[in-house]
Amino acid sequence: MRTAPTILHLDMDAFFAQAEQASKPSLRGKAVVVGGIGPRGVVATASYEARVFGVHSAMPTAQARRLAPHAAYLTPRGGFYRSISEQVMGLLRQLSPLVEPLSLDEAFVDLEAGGVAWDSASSRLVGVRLRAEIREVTGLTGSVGLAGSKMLAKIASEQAKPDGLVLIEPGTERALLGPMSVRTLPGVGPATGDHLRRAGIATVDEIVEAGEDELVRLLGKAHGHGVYAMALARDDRPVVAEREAKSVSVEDTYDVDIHDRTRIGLEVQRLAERCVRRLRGAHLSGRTIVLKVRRYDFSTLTRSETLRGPTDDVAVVREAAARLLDAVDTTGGVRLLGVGVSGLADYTQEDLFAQAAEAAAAADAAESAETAEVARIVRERAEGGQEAEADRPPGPEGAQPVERRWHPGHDVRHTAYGPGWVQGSGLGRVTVRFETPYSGPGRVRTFRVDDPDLEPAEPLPLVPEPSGGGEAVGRAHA
Ligand code: TTP
Ligand code: MG
Ligand code: MG
Repeated sequence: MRTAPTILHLDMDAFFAQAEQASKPSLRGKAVVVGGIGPRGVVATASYEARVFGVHSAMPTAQARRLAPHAAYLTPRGGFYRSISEQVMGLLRQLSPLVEPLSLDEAFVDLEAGGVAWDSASSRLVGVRLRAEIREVTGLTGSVGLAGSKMLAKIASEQAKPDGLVLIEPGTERALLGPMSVRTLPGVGPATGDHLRRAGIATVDEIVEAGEDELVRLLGKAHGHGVYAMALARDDRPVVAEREAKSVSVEDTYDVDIHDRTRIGLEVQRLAERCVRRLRGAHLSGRTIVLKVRRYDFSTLTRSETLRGPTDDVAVVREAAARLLDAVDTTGGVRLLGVGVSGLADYTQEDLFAQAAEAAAAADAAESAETAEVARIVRERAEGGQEAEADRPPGPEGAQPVERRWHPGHDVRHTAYGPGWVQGSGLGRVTVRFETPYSGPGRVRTFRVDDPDLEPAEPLPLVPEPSGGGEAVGRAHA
């Protein structure tokens, strides 16, 4: 915990949705939902106008449609968001060598290490300027939090939303944190949060009242001490340019090969428990459970399973590891066993994000894939083995297969009408709205899905390039 608020946390506002509104003038000020639009799709994010109806990230899109039937439903343009993210991260790197991205739209920056701020006044000035620069370069708004620690900088940016800046003066942290939910604290994931709630502890103040011994009794030594320290606003985690730990794992080598299947199972359970203790000690949670087995002949194999959400729950990790072991042939004996958790983040929200980013990346890959079959497989993987999504469920009278080329929200170009975006498709037709980031709201026209004059296109940059013309923003598609 520093005595000056020189740790900055930036998070873009309604990132995907805001980028869509900036691209599509007809959607500005309107309810926009970005996500999977098929029957099993999930909302990636919603514009603030759509949040009024209760729509939020990770909600099934079907439910969002009931809450906000008139919103625009768009599929993510992952490459486009990544290119904006690169611009934003570039601006942050001008402030300091210590920039720690947490997701596409979010990062910590150590302003002191960059020599650009040393007290409240200079920190605030950097934050104000940064927001203006982001606006200028990307055309979008982001919110800034400034505080003496990572935990509080992140809380501050949350309070600043949307389109604001909040600075937490050192010395005021405890009073601010007290009434907040325990889930605000890094290291308190869903499982730990439930556990504490069952013990009658819902707020940060209640953690402090319960005392350190009680926390250790409830959560174990490393985790209990850690969470208690955070509750007292004692957070000394440094901003690190690279995420240090990509995974947390433990392993044991055995003097004598183990043959007995029951014993192997017990060892794996024990390793899973140790691994989770480490994970919690480091205030982390993760989505991918990894099992490592080295056999009697030194052949080594790893098996992994990725959960739908992040976990720091020992039962979940134990079960996953056991499932993985079930699929491994241990005849002949094992010399080494290991259990690890990867896909780490110190805030559970980031992990939800990772899921969406992966899905978006896979969808991008799917777009450029050569055959529909490849696209289907990639997409199913991204969606955890669920059925591929269709733009719209095919009509009952078995019309033609749904045209997968025209995703709602994606960019197109018509030889006569120029650039536009797909508003919808189905029954052999595709509806396009012809407008650009720099035009007024545009008009809608309908074409046959196989119209030779209509082609998918690269996104246009939100801020026109000064040279006039030049390359499109969607480099990340390459
Ligand atoms: P967030 O920063 O969590 O959300 P946001 O930027 O949309 O809105 P806020 O103003 O509250 O910050 O996530 C950034 C982007 O990550 C978001 O625009 C879409 C994506 N995302 C998902 O795809 N799935 C998710 O569950 C979450 C939380 C985010
Ligand atoms: Mg955001
Ligand atoms: Mg974010």
